[in-house]
Amino acid sequence: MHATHVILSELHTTSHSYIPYNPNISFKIMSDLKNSVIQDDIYKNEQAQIKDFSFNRQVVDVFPDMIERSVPGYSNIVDGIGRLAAKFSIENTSMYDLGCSLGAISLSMAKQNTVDKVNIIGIDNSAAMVDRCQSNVQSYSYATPITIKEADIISADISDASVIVMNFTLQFISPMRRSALMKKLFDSLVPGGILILSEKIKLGHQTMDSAIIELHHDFKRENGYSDLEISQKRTALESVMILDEYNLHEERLLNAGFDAVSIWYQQFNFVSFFAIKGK
Ligand code: GEK
Repeated sequence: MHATHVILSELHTTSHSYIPYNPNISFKIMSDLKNSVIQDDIYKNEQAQIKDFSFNRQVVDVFPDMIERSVPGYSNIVDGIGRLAAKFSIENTSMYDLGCSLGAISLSMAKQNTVDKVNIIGIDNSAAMVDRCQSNVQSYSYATPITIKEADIISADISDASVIVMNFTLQFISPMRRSALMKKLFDSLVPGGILILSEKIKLGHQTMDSAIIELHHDFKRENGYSDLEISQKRTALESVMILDEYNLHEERLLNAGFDAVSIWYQQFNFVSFFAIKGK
């Protein structure tokens, strides 16, 4: 699958100098625009003490560059989720983007949706993300309305959903809360609805896991990150991003009540899968 190539004229410029982030811009166009996308150099210099990673203003500023250079296939995943979501969108329901960051998934779903009377709700608990996301989303004018809210997914009101997406967000939720959250999301879906999850996973076999981690690090090196940047970021994420094996994700979803679970995308240890609620 190829990323959707969006022509430069599709970019809406705003009164401020920040150019809205469009997840469907291909790498080629991304690199044409590299002067307007701030480069992630957060871990470039050696830090005496590495703080736990958090989605603060500094991260928000570099987020489009950070996620493109860190997540293999990110643009394809965002584009694919919009297309997959469109197959399950139902009139008079909501589509949720949980852990929406700058609204990549919300925008992709709005772009692809063809069903009337559907609204998209993006939720994130980082005030800095929500602030930037709101102005980002307002720069586009898709027919399907998007609302961005600051809230914790754990306590947020989620209901009448035909599609719920957590694109690389569950890995930041405490492992102890993951089963209850999957049950809550299952209960929030209408019959026939889907939950789409993308996660960085760990592999059960040590040698295989090390090999796949190396491939991911090669990907980051090829995208310009140094060994120091890779290792400092890894340390910062150690206690905030907890990975599960794919089998555990599947088991948790089936236990929550979903009928079936299937992977639709994988590159290295980055997997996107979806689960369906029976009719
Ligand atoms: C994308 N989906 O571009 N409640 C709400 N938001 C949360 C919570 C929580 N409990 N925990 C973390 N977040 C996006 C990328 S990033 C993944 C998602 C990454 C939010 C957090 O603030 C951040 O914006 C997002 O989840 C995870 O497709 O950066 O690797």
